[in-house]
Amino acid sequence: MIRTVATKPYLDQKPGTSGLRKKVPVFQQEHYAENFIQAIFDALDGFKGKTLVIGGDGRFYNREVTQKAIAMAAANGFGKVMVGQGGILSTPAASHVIRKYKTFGGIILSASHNPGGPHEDFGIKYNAGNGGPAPEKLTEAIFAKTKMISSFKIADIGTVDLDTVGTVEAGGMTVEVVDPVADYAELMESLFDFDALRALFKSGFRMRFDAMHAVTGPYAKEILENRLGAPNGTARNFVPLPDFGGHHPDPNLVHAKHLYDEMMGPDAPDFGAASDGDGDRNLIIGKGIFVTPSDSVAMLAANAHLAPGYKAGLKGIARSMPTSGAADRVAEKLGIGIYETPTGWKFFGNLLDAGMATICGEESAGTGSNHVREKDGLWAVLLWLNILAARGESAKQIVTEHWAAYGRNYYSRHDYEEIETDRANALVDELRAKLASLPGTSVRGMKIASADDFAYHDPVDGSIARNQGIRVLFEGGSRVVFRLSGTGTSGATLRVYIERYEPDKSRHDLDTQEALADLIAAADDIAGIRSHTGRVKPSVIT
Ligand code: VG1
Ligand code: CO
Repeated sequence: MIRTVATKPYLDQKPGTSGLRKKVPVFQQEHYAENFIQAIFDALDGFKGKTLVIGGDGRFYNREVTQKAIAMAAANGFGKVMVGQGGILSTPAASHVIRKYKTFGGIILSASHNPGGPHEDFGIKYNAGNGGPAPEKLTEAIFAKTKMISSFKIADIGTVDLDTVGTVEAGGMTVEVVDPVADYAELMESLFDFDALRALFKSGFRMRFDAMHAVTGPYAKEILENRLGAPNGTARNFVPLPDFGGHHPDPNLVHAKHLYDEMMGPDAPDFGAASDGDGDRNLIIGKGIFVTPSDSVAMLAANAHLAPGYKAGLKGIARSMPTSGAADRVAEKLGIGIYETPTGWKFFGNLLDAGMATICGEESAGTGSNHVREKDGLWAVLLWLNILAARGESAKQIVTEHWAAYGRNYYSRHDYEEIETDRANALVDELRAKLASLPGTSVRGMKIASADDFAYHDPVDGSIARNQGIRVLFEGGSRVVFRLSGTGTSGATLRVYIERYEPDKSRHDLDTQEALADLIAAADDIAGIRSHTGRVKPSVIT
C-alpha cells in the first residue's frame, strides 16, 4: 500500500516569512507539493505513531493537498491525523488543536492574505508541537532537504471523506475529521466574559464583522451570532470561497475599504472588524475611527486585565521591529518587559513558551497572546469587545484617551508591490552600503541619530537572525524602516515603515499622511525609492 516515488528537487522551495508561498500553477507541477511535504517530514525526528494536525484556509487547491498530506503522513509513519472538516482550520484554530491534543505538530495550507484561485496563491507551512510556526532553524533544515530530495513516500488510500466529522482508518493510520470551530470557540469562551458580551449585544450594540469570504466566516457566525447573540447579519461575507470572491482577503484600508467607508458613514455601526484568508489578522475600526494595528496592540495590552483570561496582568509585550513603539510606552507604564523581534510570528514562540511575553503584535494587523502560538484575528476582535463592554465607552473614546495618556505614534506603511527583483535588491544593497555614513547627517532638517540593519538576538535560545530590516532613526524618536517582503509570490515588494511620536495632545487629530509628510519625503531622499523602482507612489498605503 505504501509507495516510494522517485522525484527531482525543485530549487525554489525556500520558506519565507510564513511558510512556502507560490502561485497555484507552481504548486501544481508534478510532485511539487509532495516534495515539500516530504522535506518537512525528513527534517523532523521522532514522529512515528504520533499525531499530525492538518488544515487550511479553504483556498483553491486546499482539498487536493490535504489528501496528499494525509496519504503521505500515513506512509511516513504517523499514527494519526486530525484534519479540520472540509480541510478547514484557521491558523489560530490549528495552533490550538495542536496544543490542546498535545500532538506532534501540524501542516497548515494557506497563503494567508494573498489572493486565491487557479492562478493565484497557495502555501504550506509547518507548525511545531508548541503550536507555533517552525523556527528558522527548522525552516532552514526543510529547505536543505528540498534541495536533495530524491523520493517521497505515499500510501494508496484513495480519497478520504473530509466532510463527515468522525474517525476512519486509512493506510494503517487513524484519520479524525474534527469540527474546525468547536475547540476554538470553547477557548475563546474561557478567555472572555461572554455574559458581558451577550449583554452588550442585547443592549443594541451594533457590529459588522467582514470575513472576506475567507476562513473566519464559520468561526464568526458561531461565536458572534450563535453564542453571543449578535443579530443575524453581523458577520458578512461569511461563506469561505476558494477564490475569496475574487478579492484579496487582506483586511486593510485598501482591500476592506467598503468596511472603512461604512464605519465612517452617518449610520455606522458601533464597531467594525475584519480578518484575513487564514484568520490570523485583524482589522479594527471603531465608529468614526480606524485603529492602526500598532496602536491596537498597545491599547489591547493596556486594557487586557479587563478580560477574565488576563486579569492577573501581563508578563511582557513583544512586537516586531517595524511595529510602532506605542506598545513600549504601555510596557514601561506597567513595569513589564518589552521585546523587539524580527517580522514574522515564528520569532515570538520562544518568548511565549518561556513565559516572558503574554501579548504580541505586528504592524501588519497581527495580534495575539499566549493562548495559542499564532496571531489570532477573532481573538483580537473579542478582546476589543470585552474591553468596550467593561469600560462602557466607545472605541473612539478609548483611542483618544489612550493617546492623551501615552502620546500618539503616527504610523504608516507604504508598500511598493511587484517591483523587479533586481531593482529592489539594488535599492537595498545601496542603502546598506551607506548606513555607516548616515548618522550625524541631516535630511529635510531632521538629524539622523543612528542607522543599522536589524539583528535579533533571541534571549531564550541565543540564536541570531541578521538582516531583518534597515532602520534609520532620527533624533527625537522618529524613524523610517525599509525591508523586502517575504510573503509575495511575484517580483519583490518593498515595505517602507514610517513613524513619528507626538506627545502634544492638541496635535493628535492630524491626518496621518500629513503628519508624516517630512519623513515620507526623507525616506525617498535616503533610499532613492522613486529612482530605483520607477514608481512615483506606493501601491498600497496602510
Ligand atoms: C507579512 C507581514 C508580517 C507577517 C507575515 C505573515 O510578511 O509583514 O508581519 O507576519 O506577512 O502574515 P512580509 O514578509 O510580507 O512583510 V500572514 O497573515 O500573511 O500569515
Ligand atoms: Co494570515
